[in-house]
Amino acid sequence: MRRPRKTLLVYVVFLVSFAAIVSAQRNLLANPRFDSDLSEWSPLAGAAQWDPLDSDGSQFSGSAFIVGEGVGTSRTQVLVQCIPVNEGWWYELSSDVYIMQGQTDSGLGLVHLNWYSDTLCTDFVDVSQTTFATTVEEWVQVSGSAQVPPGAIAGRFALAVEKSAEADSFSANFDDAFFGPLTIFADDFESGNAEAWSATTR
Ligand SMILES: [Ca+2]
Ligand SMILES: [Ca+2]
Repeated sequence: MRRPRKTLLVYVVFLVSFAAIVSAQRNLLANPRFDSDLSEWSPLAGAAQWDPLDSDGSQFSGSAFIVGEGVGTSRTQVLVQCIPVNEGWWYELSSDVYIMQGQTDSGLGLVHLNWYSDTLCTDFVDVSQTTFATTVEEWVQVSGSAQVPPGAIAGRFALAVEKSAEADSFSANFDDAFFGPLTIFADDFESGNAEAWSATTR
């Protein structure tokens, strides 16, 4: 039996629309593209300011310029958002990172994730590994995934920098941040991905 062509067409259009809606809603972060300011992001440490440099070269958007300071080798989580999560689920996270050349010493730009047992992200449960970028003078995307550990109901997504012991400070720009649940269509969801949080650059 053949379906009438018109019915099939309507069905396909519905599927495409649904997929578009799902992908548009997957990012749980507010103001992830830093179009005009750093609103919705809480400063935790270090210093941050809005910067007109955009990862896609848009004149209508910018990025977050963050600076980490400290003694010795130290990681500073500068801008954070606390996001409710579901225990046991896998989440995906990423950000574009740009490291300006000419800094006195080396460092890393990172996405850092802590898990908490309360919705305000105060009762620490665990930390996930981080992804990093060291390439300078070009935008690179760092990305990874992690499973919510037992007892955690919120994740604190942080844009962070790590400076070397020799440096007084280290800075990096961040843009197009992403944090959202992996869908059942993602690779390795069912089996769990032991390679989670490997660093990627492109
Ligand atoms: Ca932007
Ligand atoms: Ca981008």
